[in-house]
Amino acid sequence: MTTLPIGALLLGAACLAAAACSGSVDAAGSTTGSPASSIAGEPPSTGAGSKRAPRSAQLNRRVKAARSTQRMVEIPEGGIVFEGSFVRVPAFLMDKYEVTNAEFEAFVLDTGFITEAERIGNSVVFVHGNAASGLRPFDVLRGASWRHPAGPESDLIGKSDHPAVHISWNDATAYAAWCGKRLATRNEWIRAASAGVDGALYPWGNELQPKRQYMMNCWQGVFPVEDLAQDGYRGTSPVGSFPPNAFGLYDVAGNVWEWLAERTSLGDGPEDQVAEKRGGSFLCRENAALGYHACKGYRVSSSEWSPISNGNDNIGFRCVKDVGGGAEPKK
Ligand SMILES: [Ca+2]
Repeated sequence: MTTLPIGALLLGAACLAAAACSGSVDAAGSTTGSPASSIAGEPPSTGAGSKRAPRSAQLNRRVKAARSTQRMVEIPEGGIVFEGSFVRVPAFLMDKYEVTNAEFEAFVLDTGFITEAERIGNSVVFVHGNAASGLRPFDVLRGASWRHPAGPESDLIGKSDHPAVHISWNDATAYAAWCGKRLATRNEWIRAASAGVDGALYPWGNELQPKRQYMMNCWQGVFPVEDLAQDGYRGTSPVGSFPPNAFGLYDVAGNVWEWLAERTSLGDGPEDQVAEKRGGSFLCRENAALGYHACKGYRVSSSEWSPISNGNDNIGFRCVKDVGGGAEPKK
């Protein structure tokens, strides 16, 4: 029986509180089909089902790169101890980095895929400074999506190598199928994030800041009042900005939560279909106030669950692939 930690559905609950979250296609204000500021100057997607421009040689290269294993590392076969039991984990390939905006854009340009946040017309954003002003730090912003991560006025300029966010579990699964990969299982994640060291608190060992070095992108200061950004970043950071673990994996702690394959049903409603995330995000912290808890999601042992249809501005993903093959990319 899977145990869901208290507060695990916090961000999903924020979306539940907004009437618009239950909606279908927002014909009036959705960002669907909006003139996307293509990161690499590609013609923007015109949406699923519509006629798309022929793929350029540049896009072909980007699609090929996203589907390749060139940015993956092999995690050797080994064992983990989970809830007191030894579990053998066969070798597998794992993305070194979280899937970036540039990679996700290649998927969208190739397929015309529209994310759930775009179809619904809004998503949850953490608004820095709101809590200090007495406002809700988490807000459901109309027009927020992977294209507009901080809300409708924001864009991806300068963020091509940041992790794609506002990605639901369903979106992540679709991307993985497109490139012949899949989401990691919980056991694979623990094996990979701990770099094979049983019981390691963090991907690099047991000390949060060895030699006072920041090892990940998380929150410094009292959450949610003020992020001091002493690690250099307020919000997401370019993937690979912090040291890798011993397996060569970057950002398996901090930056954005990452979806795993594990999912379960808590009831009959759409918001009752939930999936597991691990790794923590730029919002995870040691200290909190105003009724918020200390997140510590960057610990190898930490996990949270969210509705599979929800993205947020601190949720992304990476992919894994079986050694020697796995699924063929979806045409
Ligand atoms: Ca930070």
